[in-house]
Amino acid sequence: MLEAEAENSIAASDDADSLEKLRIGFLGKKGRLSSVLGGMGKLPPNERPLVGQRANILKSQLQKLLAERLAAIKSQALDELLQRETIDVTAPPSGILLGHRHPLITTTEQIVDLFCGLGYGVVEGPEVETDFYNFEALNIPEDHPARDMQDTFYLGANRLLRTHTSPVQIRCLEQVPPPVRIIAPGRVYRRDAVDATHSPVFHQVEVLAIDEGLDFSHLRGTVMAFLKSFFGDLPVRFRASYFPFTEPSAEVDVQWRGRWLEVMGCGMVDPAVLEGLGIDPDRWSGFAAGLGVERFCMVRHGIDDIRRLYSSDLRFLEQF
Ligand code: 2NL
Repeated sequence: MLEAEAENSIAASDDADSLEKLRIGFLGKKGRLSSVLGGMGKLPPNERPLVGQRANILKSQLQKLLAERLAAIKSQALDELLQRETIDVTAPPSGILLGHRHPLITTTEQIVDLFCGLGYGVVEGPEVETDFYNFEALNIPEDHPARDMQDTFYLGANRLLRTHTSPVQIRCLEQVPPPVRIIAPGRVYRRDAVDATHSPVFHQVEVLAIDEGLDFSHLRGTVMAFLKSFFGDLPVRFRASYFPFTEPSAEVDVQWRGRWLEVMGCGMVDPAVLEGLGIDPDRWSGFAAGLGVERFCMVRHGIDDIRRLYSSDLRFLEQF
């Protein structure tokens, strides 16, 4: 009958929407119970109280069943939600990617730290330079190949990307009278085609000391101390070389895994450079050196292609 049917369908309902449809179907204004009550007028008067009573009992019984079923459905939904969204605070972490410094930066920092330990101060300056600071002040003549459009990025009238960090040291010497001991780390630019050993942007550290009585033995001692602390006890050799801004000049090689590798250039600051800065070359002398950070980084880590340092490939960078 109506009672059994309502009880069964309420018990079978498993979501709030279908339960509401059942409520409307049985108890709504046009529901089946309402039509029982509405049809009472057609009953013989003596049957009316009994039928009315039965209908009202059934009504409150169905209301109770509906309310209980709704509460059960809600509580089950909540249980499922809690189950689904439980966070196990004791679970081990799933592996958070931590960033770290790029190998070129850590190599630069090692080199800078070594010279700081020798009493040098760090200087920095602009990457966009003028002809004067990048070339002229360094005694690089007008017709020198380094000034060629082929080798230097020119940006416009007397604007270029620095080809070394020497201009930073020149700017410092304009500000600070000797004695000075400075290092200039930074990014430099040359119009080189990219291959395993060349990149149009690379990093340099330049070293400069100016004082009374400095000679080549001070240069050699400084370079040897530096190379020893960076590479350990490796054979080192100085080869005579030429730079427009130093005289005499030398290139320095270290023996690494049985091969001589050129790692830096150096020399005594050319008196013409000092004179150009208003520093008396009869009183002051200086030594300078320059090195490419990429080379130091590649030798230290056994990297065979400079492009790896610029590819931002995490599979490579995560190794450092
Ligand atoms: C190299 C050679 C060198 C210098 C850089 C320098 C700076 C001033 C005056 C004189 Cl302000 N010299 N710097 C000197 C000799 C060599 O770099 O092979 N660099 C990668």
